[in-house]
Amino acid sequence: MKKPIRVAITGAAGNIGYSLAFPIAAGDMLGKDQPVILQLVELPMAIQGLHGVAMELDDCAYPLLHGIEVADNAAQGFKDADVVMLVGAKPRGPGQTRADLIRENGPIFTGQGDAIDQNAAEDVKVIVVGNPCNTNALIAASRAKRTNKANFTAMTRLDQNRATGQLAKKLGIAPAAVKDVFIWGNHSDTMVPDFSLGYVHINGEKKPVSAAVPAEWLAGDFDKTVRTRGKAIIDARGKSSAASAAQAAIDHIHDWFLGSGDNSVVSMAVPSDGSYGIPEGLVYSFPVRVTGGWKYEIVTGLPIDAAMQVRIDGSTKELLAEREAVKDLL
Ligand code: NAX
Repeated sequence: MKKPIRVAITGAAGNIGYSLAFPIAAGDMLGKDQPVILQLVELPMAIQGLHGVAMELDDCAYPLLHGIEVADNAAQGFKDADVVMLVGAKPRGPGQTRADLIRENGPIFTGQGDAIDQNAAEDVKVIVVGNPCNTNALIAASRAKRTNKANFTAMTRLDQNRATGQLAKKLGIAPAAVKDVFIWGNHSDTMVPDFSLGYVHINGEKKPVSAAVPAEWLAGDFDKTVRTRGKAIIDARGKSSAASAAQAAIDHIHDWFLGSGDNSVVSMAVPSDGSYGIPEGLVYSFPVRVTGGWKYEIVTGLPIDAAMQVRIDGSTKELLAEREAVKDLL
């Protein structure tokens, strides 16, 4: 029997948390032979609801779930955690700007970054989902003294999955037949969906995305739909994406730990190593390859045309402004 992996989840009684805990306990994230211990973390005011989630997890009698711990503070919740999923954050209020939200959520992530560094396993792997996720990951990573800053990542996999889903739907093929579409930059509407490496399997043939669908659709509806999908879901459902966000977080950690299976390219927002001229340390979504064993490698050397460069620079500019807004927290 493998040693259980400890997974801490903040905001575990929230929308995404409720969609996340159950498939993790079922083995969807870390493998069908990998025991897990869930360390569920909530604000004190939401702890009663969290006990309800823990009761339901008990009632599922998942064979791989070797323990459930409930905490109302990060220090206790992150104790010895191998994986920390930072989902809990304040939502953007009416009339609040992105800058206001960054200032409001920033201090949560200094505290949680410290709690990770002081309590989690030394080689802990972190995904930030709570928005603005890239800059929240930057803040948390800045507190890493004992732990590895490169292990602090943010989620753009939902944006990639949305792009894959749109292409599959347009072509009437299964999402598994769409590969290597990815996202550059910030998880905001400055993100850049990139299909230049992408290909599809259609009628037994492998074709570049650019040869399979019209260029006007790619530059128009496809690009806009991917970048603004979060708002469209809120408009339709009256609530933000939950199940799809949880699935994307599971995909992100699954592929980081177990690999993408076919060496395909996936999107992860990771601290920049300077690739493509992105300032070092900025948590930026890159195309990465993941072959398992908690390793990711930024795909380097991709040709970037002038129009794409302008958009990549736009997302960099936005992230630099976010970094400036929280510089006292770094
Ligand atoms: P909910 O408001 O349903 O749940 C958030 C939960 O977090 C609440 O139960 C709250 O009590 C808890 N919480 C807040 N601060 C906390 C803290 N300091 N410690 C522990 N728990 C805390 O929001 P939900 O729909 O689950 O969304 C969570 C976050 O994900 C939001 O910031 C949202 O903007 C972000 N998203 C990020 C996405 C991405 O692709 N990166 C997409 C989906 C989602 O919009």
